[in-house]
Amino acid sequence: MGVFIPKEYGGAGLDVISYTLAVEEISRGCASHGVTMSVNNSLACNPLNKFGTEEQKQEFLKPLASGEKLGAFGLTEPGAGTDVSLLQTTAVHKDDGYEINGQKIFITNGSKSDTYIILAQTNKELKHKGITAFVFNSDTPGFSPGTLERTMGIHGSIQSELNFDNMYLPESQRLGAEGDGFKIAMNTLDGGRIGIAAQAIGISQNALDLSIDYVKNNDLIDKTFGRSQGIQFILADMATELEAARLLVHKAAFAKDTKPRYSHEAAMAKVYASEAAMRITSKAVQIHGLYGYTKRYAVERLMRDAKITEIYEGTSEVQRMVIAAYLDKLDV
Ligand code: COS
Repeated sequence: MGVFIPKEYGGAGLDVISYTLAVEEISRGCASHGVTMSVNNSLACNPLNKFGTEEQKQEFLKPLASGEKLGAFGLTEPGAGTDVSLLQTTAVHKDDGYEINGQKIFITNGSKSDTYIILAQTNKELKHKGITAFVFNSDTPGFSPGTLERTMGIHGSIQSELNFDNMYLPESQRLGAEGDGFKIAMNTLDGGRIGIAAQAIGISQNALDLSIDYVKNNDLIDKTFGRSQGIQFILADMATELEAARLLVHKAAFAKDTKPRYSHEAAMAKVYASEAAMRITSKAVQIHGLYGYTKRYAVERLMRDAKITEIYEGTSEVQRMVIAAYLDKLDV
């Protein structure tokens, strides 16, 4: 649960490529478990490790990275998803801390987490420069998890509301400086996007494995299409796209291990791997014919699970914005 977090803070002390291998392999078995551990690693442990004080690391990071506790990251609100500067949750100075009011929605691990990192406005006029990050535990008075969403896929993963009603946090639970929240969130999401891209390749690998197995072991298909180029070419394209996606994910992971800023590598990995996962899982359903459209075979679940990878932690459109902004800075 803390693959790249140093051992002194309860993690495994490995690199980010190891992390992507773990997320891929777990997602190959179950995409819901994949995102549960990806969010804990990327969105809860990573910002605490990078921006937390020593006291925050001891109190909040250690139990998350060792798997003793589960973490979540609260950014999205009813009126703010892509444009983070529109956040409505407020954190107002009170005594030696902050009083927090507002609501978050669609939070992965939401109602079942022990520890949360959230973003709130400390100065609305400053827009993205007025956003601040906080960390707290679920037993904090004024906090309550809200309604669980019923989703198209990843049914084993929790997506829920978080509600804050005069929730008081001392200054020691502010993560980073006041006004640094936007940059902390963006940096955190850069890492998170690599995890989601790894989840997408895990789902794709499962779809390819199941398709090969179906073609090889289905008497009806063997007699009619099994050895035909029609099926072979589809499988070859699935395998090639999967390999390209995996290489982009490993490149982004290496960039995170070696560079302070790796936004465009993470965005390229996420947009390509998630869109490839949709194409690959759709082809897997097609190869299974009508059986693929039924609940008898897992491929229909993989297609539903793949869809979310194009949406959460920044939609495909957001990834293209990040990539285009990078190209704009280049002399091309
Ligand atoms: N790491 C560190 N700093 C970053 C950063 C990153 N990845 N991205 C932007 N910044 C900094 C910029 O350098 C800039 O700093 P200065 O104000 O000091 O110049 C500041 O943040 C604002 O950057 P920018 O103008 O690029 O921000 P935009 O408001 O144009 O945002 C997008 C760009 C849309 C790409 C960004 O808001 C985004 O990723 N939104 C999607 C959020 C998301 O993924 N939501 C999903 C829900 S969370 S599960």
